[in-house]
Amino acid sequence: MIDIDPSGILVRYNVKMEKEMTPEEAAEELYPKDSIIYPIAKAIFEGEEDDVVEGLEKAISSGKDPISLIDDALMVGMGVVTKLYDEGIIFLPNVMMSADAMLEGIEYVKQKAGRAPVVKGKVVCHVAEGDVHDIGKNIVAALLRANGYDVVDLGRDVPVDEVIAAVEKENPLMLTGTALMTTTMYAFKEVNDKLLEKGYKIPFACGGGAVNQDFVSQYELGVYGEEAADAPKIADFIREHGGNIVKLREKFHKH
Ligand code: B12
Repeated sequence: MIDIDPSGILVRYNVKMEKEMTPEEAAEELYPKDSIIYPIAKAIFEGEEDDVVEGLEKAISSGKDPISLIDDALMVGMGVVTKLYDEGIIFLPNVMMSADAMLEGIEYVKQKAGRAPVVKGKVVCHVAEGDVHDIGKNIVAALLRANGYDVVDLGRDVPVDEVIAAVEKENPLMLTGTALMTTTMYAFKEVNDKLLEKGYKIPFACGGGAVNQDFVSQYELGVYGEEAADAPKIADFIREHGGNIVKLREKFHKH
């Protein structure tokens, strides 16, 4: 008989590490080291709305552009949350608190940035029917507003017919859609078909974790955007070159 002590071999080193690390310690390893960004990212992870706002306030008074803090600080914090959620280290209630803190942060920087003086055109934004994930859409709307667009924000879980009615009423230069669930993204195709039925050939910019370029290319009006920052770029292109979908896809899709 060989004398082996199983307790020494049955534990994989990294599994042991993960088990021993608290969520806070795991998050600590992922935060950026920058002394201005760090407290904001940490406050997002902890879901501490007041600390998020305090961190943003300091960053802005140190000269940071309010809107750039969405990508450079708030999104970084949400990235930590998403990673640890995906790894099973934190759970939905934590994510929910962080999401609320993130939205509070977005509201604050939007307020600080103020409204751009010249309105370039109208854009209708929505989250697909059945889908409550609105963080990405809120960033899209904030960036469009920051870039001078008048945004009609229909919110989340918006019924297809409500989207169509808003397009009829507002006559926007573009419609945006966000979907984070594979069960909700098909609403985009319905929106597309109903718009075409009624003769509206406006660009329908779509994004969100569930969709990709191949999916969005399957319906006639779809233009895919990977990053929220693509939304104002697409709108600017429409203003300059018109809303031809083929041209928009040439410009914004990866080939
Ligand atoms: C936060 C979160 C929540 C929060 C949402 C809070 C809120 N107000 O949004 C809460 C806790 C409420 C939640 C609930 C649920 N969630 Co959830 N959630 C997430 C999580 C962790 C992060 C999503 C997020 O906010 N990402 C950050 C934002 C910024 O990303 P984004 O929206 O994609 O936007 C970026 C780009 O896509 C782009 N973009 C977005 N839109 C557009 C539009 C245009 C035009 C352009 C150009 C760009 C663009 O811009 C942004 C960045 O630049 C994801 C996990 C993950 N890995 O994604 C799961 C996830 C999306 N959730 C999931 C699920 C299943 C649920 C629940 C059903 C859970 C449950 N059992 O109850 C419910 C949903 C109920 C419903 N009917 O919708 C699944 C979806 C699975 C699937 N494939 O369908 C995911 C993927 C988790 C998983 N791995 O299982 N969730």
